[in-house]
Amino acid sequence: MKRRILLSSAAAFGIALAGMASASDLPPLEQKDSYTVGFAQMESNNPWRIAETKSFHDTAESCGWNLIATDAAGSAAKQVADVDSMIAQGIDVLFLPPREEKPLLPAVMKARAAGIPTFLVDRSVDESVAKPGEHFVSFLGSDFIDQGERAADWLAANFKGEKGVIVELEGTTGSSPANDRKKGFDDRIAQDDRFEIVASQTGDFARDLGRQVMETLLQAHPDVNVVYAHNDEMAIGAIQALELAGRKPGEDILVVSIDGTRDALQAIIDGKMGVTVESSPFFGPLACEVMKRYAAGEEIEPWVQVKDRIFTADNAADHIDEAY
Ligand code: GYE
Repeated sequence: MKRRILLSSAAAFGIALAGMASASDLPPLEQKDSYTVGFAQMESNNPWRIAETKSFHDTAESCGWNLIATDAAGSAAKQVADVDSMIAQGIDVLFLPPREEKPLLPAVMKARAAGIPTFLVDRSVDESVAKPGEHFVSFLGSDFIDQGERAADWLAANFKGEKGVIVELEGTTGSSPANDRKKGFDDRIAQDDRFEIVASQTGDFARDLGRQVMETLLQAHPDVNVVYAHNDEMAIGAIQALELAGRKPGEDILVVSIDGTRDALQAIIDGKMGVTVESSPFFGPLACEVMKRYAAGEEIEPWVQVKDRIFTADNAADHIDEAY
């Protein structure tokens, strides 16, 4: 009796009791043959994003999705507006790769308020505010801290010189992979006194900006002999800048990166890049599987973790045909 009073008064005042979040707090999803599904992509300016969007389109028919896909062209504000318009169109489910951790919080909260189960794919939001199992169902994606650590570990094991002078090219400011790939790498590198990170600047996960930032940083730090890029597009941009400046990537400067794009695997085969830690864009089949489990009433783990491989000169040639 006492318990019932406590629960009902908590409900009346909208108080969330600690430890009460469960699948039943989330909007339900009916089991049916076809679903109207929203996929609100953030931008399409690189092969990774294009491969991810294609993976959703490729999965649509077999998963019974009537897919509404949008492209926010690199604007968090447009991505929020795209989600608004999907809610207005009556989607059953939302798959959202939030461009940045905080600006996309309103999109998650609005979908929650509209009773639409939301799955975050490939990036997350600020989870101290929007929580899996409560405001969204789950985050489907990689462990970005681990990716940064593995890039650092490869560097520590393969660096031949005495003093490693590192330039870091960061991803989109305020995005979960940029935050975590920086943390994982920087923390590991801080434990090895051969290395110093002399500059760390954003290249917005974009090839052209990566090239421009590298050009500038190379002038300020001509003694750089390691580049750590948070994604392959920026690494390729950096390689272009280095070559233009007469440097020899792979010989006098080590390039380490994350993703596993076709161009990166080719750069590894050509000896210009040392390593890329995988971050797969092929989320369509996983999104389908998790959505079906959710519709069947299963409780979904707060983080559906994707396991990543690592590509080096040892195996890049074996994987280039499946790359994007
Ligand atoms: O590494 C990058 C892309 O969010 C995991 O975003 C993704 C990252 C990926 O633009 O290339």
